[in-house]
Amino acid sequence: MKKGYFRYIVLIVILILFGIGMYVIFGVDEARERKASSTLIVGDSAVFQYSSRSWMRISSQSSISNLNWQEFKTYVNNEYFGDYLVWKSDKWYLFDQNRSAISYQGNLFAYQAEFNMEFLPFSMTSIVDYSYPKQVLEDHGLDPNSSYTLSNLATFDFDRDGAVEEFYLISNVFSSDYLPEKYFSFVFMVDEGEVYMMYEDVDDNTGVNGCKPNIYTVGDFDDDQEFEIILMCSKYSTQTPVVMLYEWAENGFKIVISNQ
Ligand SMILES: [Ca+2]
Ligand SMILES: [Ca+2]
Repeated sequence: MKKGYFRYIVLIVILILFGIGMYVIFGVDEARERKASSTLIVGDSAVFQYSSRSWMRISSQSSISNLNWQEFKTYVNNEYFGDYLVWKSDKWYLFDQNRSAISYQGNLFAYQAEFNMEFLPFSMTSIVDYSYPKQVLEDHGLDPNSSYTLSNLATFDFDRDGAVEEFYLISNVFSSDYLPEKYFSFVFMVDEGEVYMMYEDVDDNTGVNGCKPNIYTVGDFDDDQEFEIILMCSKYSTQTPVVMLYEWAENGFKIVISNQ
């Protein structure tokens, strides 16, 4: 009788250990991804929210007002700036705990999340070797010797394989001293000699259409251990810039959410 009871206990313990083991092996990643939720403020142009594995754009006045006086982790020009309360009117204003205004200069990025967001620092330089830009222009039937109003190169290890990828940003929009027939804006990644297009826009040029792209922030915004890229495309004059959040899917870039 006593021996049978002991066996019964051992069996239950084994079953419990097996259950814990299975959860550790298969369940943790999934539970963690399901749990991840975040709110991103991308300058004055977009607010994105991530929860239950999907992205949403927050655009109504009332939803944005709900964020007023909430604490966010803030970054200016991709440098950590502080944990501050946010408040939106014509732009986002920052305040400390005593509600004293904190002024900032530059590109604001702010987030709220139950996890610590990982960011990928990068620097932007001028393009020196134009082989890839020329190839892309030619592939699109454009003059490979076009003039540029934007010709920047950012390098960072986007796929975490230990080697940096090159991100080219080229455009001829808003030129002041000449008027090309066609305007173009391209953002593409070069990885091991292969070109992967992220953003492309070619159209007839009126001088005030099109937009000038810029890599705004690179980070893991949904806590899935893979980086995403936020691209901001500035329009002529005071129009709201286009904001797009890209992720890598299979064999190319995909927009997961934008402010349009
Ligand atoms: Ca890499
Ligand atoms: Ca991610």
